[in-house]
Amino acid sequence: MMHILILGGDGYLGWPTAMYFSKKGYAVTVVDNYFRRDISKESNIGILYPVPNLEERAALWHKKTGLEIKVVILDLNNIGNMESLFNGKVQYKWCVEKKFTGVPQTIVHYAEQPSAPFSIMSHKNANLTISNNLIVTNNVMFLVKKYDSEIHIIKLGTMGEYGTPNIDIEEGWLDVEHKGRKHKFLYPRQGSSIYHTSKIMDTDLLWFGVRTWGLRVTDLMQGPVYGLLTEEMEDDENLMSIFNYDEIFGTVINRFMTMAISGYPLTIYGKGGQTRGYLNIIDTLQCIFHAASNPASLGELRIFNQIVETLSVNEIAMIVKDCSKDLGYDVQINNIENPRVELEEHYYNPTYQGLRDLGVKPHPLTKDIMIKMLSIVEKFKKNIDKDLFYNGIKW
Ligand code: USQ
Repeated sequence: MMHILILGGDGYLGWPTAMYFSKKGYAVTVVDNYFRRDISKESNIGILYPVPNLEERAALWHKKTGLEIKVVILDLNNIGNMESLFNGKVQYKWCVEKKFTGVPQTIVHYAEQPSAPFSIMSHKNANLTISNNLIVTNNVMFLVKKYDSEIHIIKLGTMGEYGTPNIDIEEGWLDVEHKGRKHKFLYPRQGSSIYHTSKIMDTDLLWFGVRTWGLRVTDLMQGPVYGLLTEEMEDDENLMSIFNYDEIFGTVINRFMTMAISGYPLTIYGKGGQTRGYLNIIDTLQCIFHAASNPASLGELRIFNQIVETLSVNEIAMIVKDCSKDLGYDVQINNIENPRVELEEHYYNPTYQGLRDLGVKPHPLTKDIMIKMLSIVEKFKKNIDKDLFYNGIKW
């Protein structure tokens, strides 16, 4: 049985990924330090519905399917803590079989502070983002080198590492010809927040590990993800993932859907021409699965652009408005002053073929999908606190 270790297993993507691999027959261990839950309690963060903790969700999953997802609650900034996942000294917070599963074949590394606005709010948050994201990545790299350098590390990168250059965006690499000579380099990167910059730096760390120690790494440059339901959750609300609609952890499509249902004008930042690559959470799961099933070679840093389509903020607002109308909502749109430093009109043409070549079948944002998502948000309408939509976190 293949063993997959998911770092950051309590997050928006971590828990659905755990169930997905569990259902596919993998032995799954999830680790988290509840960073996002704790921040959500401390600050006023908008969560659409209450989410049981990891131990409770693993128990519910086991009751429903008979499958085991082992749960570990640890701060991975501490190398000793992380090493327990490799040397068998780990203390499971929830499991059926107490026996150590062993060193994993694949590590999915989501254990990062994922919010651009959070990273830019204060010097303290910037430091936390940089230190957490880099130290956890560095710990993973050193332990893989120490215990088994054949372990496949799948690291979640972000399309935001590339920024919005005025040339086509390739999948991670660029052939450069300079003064008659040629060399292949990491595609030039220019993050638009401290968070995005931390992701650039952890790519550089892993690229060092690949060049120097022959590690195998897949870097998935993901765009903003949206959606609420994956097949494994079916209609079990307790298995649903954390869904944020606030300006710190909520991504734009999830925010706009929640605004539409609660009668709050959609907050387009500036002109709304900002274009990004988006994907449904069900496609994130497919992408991770195909990357794990077809590992990078030893000594390879393989990079894929993990998106399904490109959309501007204006286009997203129009889709949300149009579909909400079918459900009886008259949605208003509000172009507010952009709190971020970013181009509001720009060229954007990324390549995203690699994951399709591995077998990913994309689900673009159709009207049907949007209406289904809006109907789910509608079920939790009474929980929406409009005061959490916008407080103007400035760059
Ligand atoms: N935006 C609005 N109005 C809003 C919220 C966002 O116009 O109310 C705009 C933003 O200015 C930006 C775009 O929508 O131009 C996307 O913003 P976002 O908040 O959905 O995404 P971002 O902050 O870039 O970060 C998210 C995830 C992050 C991931 C990243 C992928 O939080 O973890 O890495 O998406 S990417 O954007 O490709 O870098």
